[in-house]
Amino acid sequence: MRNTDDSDPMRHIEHSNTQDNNTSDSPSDESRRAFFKATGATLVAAPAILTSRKSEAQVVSLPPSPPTTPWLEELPKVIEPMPQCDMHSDPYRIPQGPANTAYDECGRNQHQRWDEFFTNTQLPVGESDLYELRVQEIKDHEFHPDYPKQIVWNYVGEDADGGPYPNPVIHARYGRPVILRLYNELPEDHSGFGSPEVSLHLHNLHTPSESDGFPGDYFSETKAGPNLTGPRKYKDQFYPNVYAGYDEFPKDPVTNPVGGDKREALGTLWYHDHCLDFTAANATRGMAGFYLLYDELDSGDENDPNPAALRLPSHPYDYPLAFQDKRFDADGIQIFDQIDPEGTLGDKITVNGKIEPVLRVARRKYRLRLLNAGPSRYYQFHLVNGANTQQTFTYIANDGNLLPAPLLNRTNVRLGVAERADIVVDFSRYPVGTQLFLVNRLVQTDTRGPKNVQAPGTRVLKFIVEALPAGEVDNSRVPSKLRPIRRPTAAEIASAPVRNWKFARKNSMWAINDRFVNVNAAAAHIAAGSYEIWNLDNPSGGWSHPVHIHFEEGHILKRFRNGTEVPVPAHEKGRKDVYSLGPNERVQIFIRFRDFPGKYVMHCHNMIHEDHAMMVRWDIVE
Ligand SMILES: [Cu+2]
Repeated sequence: MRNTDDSDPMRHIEHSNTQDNNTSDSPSDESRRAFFKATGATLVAAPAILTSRKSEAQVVSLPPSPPTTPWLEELPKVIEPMPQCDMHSDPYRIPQGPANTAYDECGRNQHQRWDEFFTNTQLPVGESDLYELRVQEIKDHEFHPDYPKQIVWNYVGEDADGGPYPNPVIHARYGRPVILRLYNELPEDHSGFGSPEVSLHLHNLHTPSESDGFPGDYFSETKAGPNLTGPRKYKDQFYPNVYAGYDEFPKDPVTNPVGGDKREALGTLWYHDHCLDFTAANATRGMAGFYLLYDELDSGDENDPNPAALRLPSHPYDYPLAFQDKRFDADGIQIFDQIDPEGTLGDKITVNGKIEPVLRVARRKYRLRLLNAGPSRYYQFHLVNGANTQQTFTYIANDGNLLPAPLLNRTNVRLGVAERADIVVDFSRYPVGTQLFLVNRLVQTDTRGPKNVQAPGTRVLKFIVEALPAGEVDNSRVPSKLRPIRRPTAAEIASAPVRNWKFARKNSMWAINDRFVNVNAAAAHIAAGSYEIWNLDNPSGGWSHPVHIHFEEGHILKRFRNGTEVPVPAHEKGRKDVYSLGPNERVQIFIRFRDFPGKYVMHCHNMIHEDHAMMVRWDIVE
């Protein structure tokens, strides 16, 4: 079928009564066919993908996951960053600007601005940080000791001893480019949910389009998405690690050694699979990890003598925590319905892959990086003691962006899928042996969105406070000012073109401006270096959509509920890349489009909505 490019949202403004119905009821048939090939004939319900017409009233109710005994397993006290690997010993596979299709690389576009970063076609030794990940089927993952060991799909790196390091944490630095080489080693004849073609998205680095993990860029050894030119074993992603605004604030060895606008820095990022139509299935099958990015200000060293450094709590007291909602069958095996457009809501919350784990913490300050890694559930986390009394903490960053100033004495954080909150908890306030709990008080019963807040909530993580190791002192701090912010000026806001995007249900699935995803055509063409105002509108009464815009951070200008302007919460007054739309809510944002032309997407980050097919391609053009 034809899905033309006449869905430009600005045309909707100009010709609001022109309703174009030339659209498909079936999203992305191309990849649906890939799905049939991948799963074979065993999935008898497969045709339902293309013809699903569930009514609003029908919600599949599954039996609850089997009960688990809490607090049996401990998370590691220290999460080491992944060591780098050697990509120069194999002369045929040294990273290079063009795709190395002669030696196992899939058909990607040329890395943009490669020559600006490296004068050679091939990567010179020592001028980049190098990481190699292999997507593999792991057969013995244990979510909980009460459940059997089972298959997950992880990004597997190597630890310092050469052993496997699943979903490794990567520490990167502004000014140091990264090459991330991704091998796809998933079995083509797998069983269970997920698609063995992959596209790795690093959320929300200022990443050139060809390395963004565009949903149509999925690959395996034998299959390639419609936006690649060929399949193969691996794909190199190039992360320049420059600040956004590279063209406006050029690199200068003395005054701007990184290049770009340092007010645009991100710190807490994460990578996950973004394969078209299978993001929820693949990410919940285990393809997600952290990428932490540091710079001179947020330097990752609480003892940094540089007076510019913030000296926030640093490794190993800078600790990432990813939360995923998962559902298990009566045998304790994870299940997920990738056909039903309402997917599967998880009733067990994993923390870094474990159900109800314990984290032993030292009596000192910690920076906890909380990530809602989806696929569907919203959280409102509270820190409580054994008597369910709320404890306070400091909120320092939202969506990976340090706030201009910390928010003190907070009692909770709310996270839509893909939102991040960095908080600083001072465990020195508690005697050794104190037990604290992170609880989720947000009630959610289906994948449509959250409901009310209810105490005491579900305990998802237990902290046990221990003595600070002998000889250690806590020199970390939370300064009263964090990262400066460049707010749009009144003149910029007044002159910005306005684009309207409507997130609404259609034919029992989800659409943006009444269209399902089409990775082959952009709904908007935006001039590089320009800025716009986008209205993100959720007119439905019963659905919530955490909307994610790739590549650029934006500023929330206004929020509306039922047509009335409501205050923007304090934690949303920094820069953001996920904009939570509750029922009948509209968010007005200001966003710039800079430095790297190409194809990007906006989508609902409720990954189930995203896969069924609430996503739109937009392009930056020169
Ligand atoms: Cu949604």
